[in-house]
Amino acid sequence: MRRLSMRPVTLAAASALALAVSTPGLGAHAARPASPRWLTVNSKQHTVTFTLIAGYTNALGGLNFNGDVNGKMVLSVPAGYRVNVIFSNKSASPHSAVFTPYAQKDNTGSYRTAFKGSATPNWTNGIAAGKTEKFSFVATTAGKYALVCGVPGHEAAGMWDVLDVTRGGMAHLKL
Ligand SMILES: [Cu+2]
Repeated sequence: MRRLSMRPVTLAAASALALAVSTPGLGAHAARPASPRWLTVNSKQHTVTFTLIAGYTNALGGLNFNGDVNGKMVLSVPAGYRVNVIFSNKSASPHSAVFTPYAQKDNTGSYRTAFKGSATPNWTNGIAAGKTEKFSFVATTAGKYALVCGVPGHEAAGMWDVLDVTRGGMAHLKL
């Protein structure tokens, strides 16, 4: 990209670029804008910091977390880790973030948190565009959990991903 901008962009170069962008098989990751560092891990302190952005891309009309929907993004942390979440909303409509037991991920309107403090406050209303909210919890019990948007209708549309609390192992994020 930088090399292209050093000289006038010819029509051929421009169309080659357009072709590269639209080539099937490159996948959503190739089209993703330069990513923030989504996850930082401090294995000594048993702490992770998770950057979570609602409406990061246009996937599902903005109903996504970090560009991922329908359980595609999986955050794995060993049981006992503290998860510090920096949640922000990049889309025009309000969004929230709730970590809830996986079996209850469709309980829109009556969500409960999987762990003490594992959600943004007032998750039914969510936060407005451009806002950031931080929350923090300890993933005390191994198991599978869902990360959902608590604004009614959003999870049903696909705005959910996965938290996997493991017995041991390393904290990591799969996008
Ligand atoms: Cu939402």
